[in-house]
Amino acid sequence: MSGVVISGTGVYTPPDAVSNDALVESYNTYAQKWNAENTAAIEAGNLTAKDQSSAAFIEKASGIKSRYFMEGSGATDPDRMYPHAAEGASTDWEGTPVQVQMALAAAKEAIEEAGREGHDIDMVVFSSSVWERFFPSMAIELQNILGASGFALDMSMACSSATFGISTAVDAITSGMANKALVVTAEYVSPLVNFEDRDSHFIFGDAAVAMVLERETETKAENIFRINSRKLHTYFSTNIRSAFGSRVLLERDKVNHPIQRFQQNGRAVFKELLPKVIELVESHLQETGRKIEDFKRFWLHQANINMNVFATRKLLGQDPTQEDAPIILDEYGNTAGAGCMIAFHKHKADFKPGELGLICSFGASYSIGCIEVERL
Ligand code: CO8
Repeated sequence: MSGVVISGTGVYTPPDAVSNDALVESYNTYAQKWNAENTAAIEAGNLTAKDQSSAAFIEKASGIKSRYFMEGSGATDPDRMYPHAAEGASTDWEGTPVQVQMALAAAKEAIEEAGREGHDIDMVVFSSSVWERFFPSMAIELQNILGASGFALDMSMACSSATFGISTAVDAITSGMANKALVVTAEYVSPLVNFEDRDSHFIFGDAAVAMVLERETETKAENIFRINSRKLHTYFSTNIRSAFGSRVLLERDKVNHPIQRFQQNGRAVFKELLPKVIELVESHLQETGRKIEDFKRFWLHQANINMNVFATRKLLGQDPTQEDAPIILDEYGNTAGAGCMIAFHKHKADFKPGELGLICSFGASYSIGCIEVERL
């Protein structure tokens, strides 16, 4: 047992809800126009015509019905197909980045639930998949706004950003390096989505989640979850990727190339990652001496409903209910590293003292994180 608890959580939900129908309508209008403009090249076999997208396919293949964006009108404009700058975004380097604003909103809710104030925090872990800028550090900017002391760091762990961030905070608290940690996963992913790509235009949504962690003996909060055990695993894959980074400055002709945006071999991810996730959960249980039936709930990464149902069915031996493994991706889409902890935040209130749950993230790089929590 770590003696460290999650004493508060918070979620920031962006302002623009965008349905599958709205995204599909703009994509299909764009695709028709693109095909008409490129008829000669398509007929000559130099380009491939773009097929139509379908809201029915999206819901069946992914479980996603809607998602939130910081700015939704750009991606749903067939003449544009990428987001406008979000409201409040700074056009110079003096303003607060959108990603930090999202993190701050989630952090305030988490800190309030923990019964703390910004100045009580002495470690900030800003753990996310995407970065609005490389430096100065997002974590240190957030630390500064909150009036927090100690130290802050940025971490990049794709869909396992929140679980790896929590694990890093637990280590810092147990080692005595920190007393009260704030972990934020603020996924401002929409700028990286390729809305012109039928296979992936529907997958992602923006959102932020935050967690306060502190020693069990020091907490003032009531609805607290102790971190009993953790297991992390990574192994390299390029099946989920984006080339975007400092290299675009060397290859300026590629700034707008699709390789800069999110790309994946979705089927391969499904096939390669799921067995590893099940393996990791089973070996975690073996090491801790737990049985699957000891757990009331599984808060899983929220990428695809079929993946979550497959994994929990395999583990439980039966189809999971919303109680067993809550789904939030129908409303939020895939919010990368934030998904499992948004599910935790929204589906933790009914836990009674002594009940156990398992948080499990999995995604790009690949990265898998598994955390056992107990309601105290
Ligand atoms: N409308 C209609 N038809 C479509 C569409 C569409 N929009 N898209 C594809 N199709 C077609 C395909 O062309 C294919 O046709 P055909 O059979 O003729 O070839 C058919 O539908 C079936 O296609 P797929 O086999 O690709 O469909 P799947 O059932 O596999 O579903 C999914 C596609 C939903 C993408 C699925 O594969 C999936 O979700 N896989 C899991 C992927 C996953 O978990 N990825 C994790 C990514 S998140 C992450 O790691 C964070 C990264 C950092 C975030 C950065 C954010 C920008």
